[in-house]
Amino acid sequence: MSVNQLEPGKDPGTPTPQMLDAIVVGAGIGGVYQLYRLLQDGLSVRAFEAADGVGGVWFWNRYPGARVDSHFPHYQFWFSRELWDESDWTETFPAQPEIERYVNHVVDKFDLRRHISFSTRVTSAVFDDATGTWRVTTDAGETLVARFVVFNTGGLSTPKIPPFKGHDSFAGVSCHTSHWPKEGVDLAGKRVAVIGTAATGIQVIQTIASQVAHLTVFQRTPNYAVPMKNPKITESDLTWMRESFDELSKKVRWSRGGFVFEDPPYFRDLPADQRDAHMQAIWDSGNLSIWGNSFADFQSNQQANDYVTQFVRDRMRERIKDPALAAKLIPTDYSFGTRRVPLENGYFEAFSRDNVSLVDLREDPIDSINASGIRTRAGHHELDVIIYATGFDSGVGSINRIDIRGAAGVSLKQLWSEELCTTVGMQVHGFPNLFMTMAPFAPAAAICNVPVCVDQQCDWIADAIGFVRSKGLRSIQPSAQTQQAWMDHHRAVSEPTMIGRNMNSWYRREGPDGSKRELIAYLGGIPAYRRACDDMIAGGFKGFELV
Ligand code: NA7
Repeated sequence: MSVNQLEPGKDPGTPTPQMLDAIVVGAGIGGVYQLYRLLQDGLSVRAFEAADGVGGVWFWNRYPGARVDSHFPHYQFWFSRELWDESDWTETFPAQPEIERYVNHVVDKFDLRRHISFSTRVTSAVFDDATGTWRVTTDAGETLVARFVVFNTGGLSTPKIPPFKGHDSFAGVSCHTSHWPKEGVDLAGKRVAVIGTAATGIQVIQTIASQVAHLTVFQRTPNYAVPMKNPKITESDLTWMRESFDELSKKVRWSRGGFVFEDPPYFRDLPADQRDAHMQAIWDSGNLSIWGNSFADFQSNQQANDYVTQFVRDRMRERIKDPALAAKLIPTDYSFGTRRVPLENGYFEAFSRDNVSLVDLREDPIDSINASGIRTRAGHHELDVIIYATGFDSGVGSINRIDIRGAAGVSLKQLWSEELCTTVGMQVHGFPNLFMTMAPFAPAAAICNVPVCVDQQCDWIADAIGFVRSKGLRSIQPSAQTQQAWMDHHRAVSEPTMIGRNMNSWYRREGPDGSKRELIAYLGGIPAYRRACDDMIAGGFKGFELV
């Protein structure tokens, strides 16, 4: 099918844009399911993907050691029993190639590939008030018209490289982790720098420390990293997974973070002499339960939070023998769980190697980058490779790269630069029939095991589109009041949490001046969020402008 189909009798030089029901932007975890669901609903749909393959972050993040932090069997699609039954996993925390293969399998199993235009970036989407349609253009020079547009562009897809003085002058190889070349980077025997010590940096550092001649780690903020236990998945694990689908899929939908865990006790209810054993059991599980499931009131009770923080600091100190190193690697100025908790596997041990050194940027900041390396205030580091594990323009970065103009030509980027706002993280007032997943002010923006939360968002979007179509309406968008009510609710439940109090994390959008602003993570929990979304559907989208 050609993109620009010609109307009979028209001048071939002026093609009529193809008219579709919906356009899906992105073919990662969200985009793949969104495409599947809309096709199932009988819509004509095209998906566009900037990469030459599917997977989204699992396509791009090929850096050494890249693996998911969500433990088996949670990080997979939940929409198809058949898919679940035939899925094979080899590790408790699958690595990037395994997840990329899985997404490819899903795309082929459901025959989605032919609906995706690869290596094509959507550059603009402009709403036509007169026809109630979106005119979408791509960097391949195509123009399409669709009634609905869904941006499944991911919340952590636009890399952030700090504007260090002299950045471009480096003569060696430099690379952001999220744009790691498919053919890899030869690190053997090289002098390598890693800037950034959060979830990504930790995975890179622990993986390459033994491969390089010298590794210099540039750390700005230390993180509370928790050991990952990553046993191989056995046949009996897979049998259990398949037999548990019905129960797990029910529970996970209403879980706190997209994981099925036992309900944790409230801190005050657990006798003091049982707390250490409780914590140790959670610690030993080797996954993120210590963050999401240590105590029910962990995010709201300072005492509970202090207790867990101390427990984690003590465990870290047991691992880091050198007190001077421990002082640099163990956070002291913020509480555990108030930023994304990375999992690690040999991270602290990497620093006891002779070929690894740590530069604490709080004491010795980067001054500039030059042809031969990185100059800090205290000296110069000669380098062959610089790896930027410096994170992403979180929440809005990938949507803001597209010139989106809603009703009356209003620019979404401009609107968001004045006030970041969404309704349940999926629509924005003034942008009829435009939807998004993993955008700010939903659990999927930050605090959720992605496939679980994104599945729910894709379903809500498909249901909203189905509602418009079944009622013979032209468009749907939240009213200004509905949006304000959601933003008020978000702030009321999210800001008072422990995470809300920490200003230093990607859960807060960074302004152009580097200052931290709106908290993009919705912290009211998945159940409250899901109920709010379900109520909108059940109530016939009361509070939405239905035209
Ligand atoms: P993150 O979590 O945003 O971490 C970025 C890291 O880069 C972090 O250590 C930052 O230090 C560091 N950074 C950022 N800018 C600078 C500058 N200018 N100088 C020095 N260091 C800097 O990104 P990740 O890729 O690790 O993880 C993102 C998510 O992907 C993760 O949470 C999972 O959900 C998957 P800082 O802490 O800002 O001081």
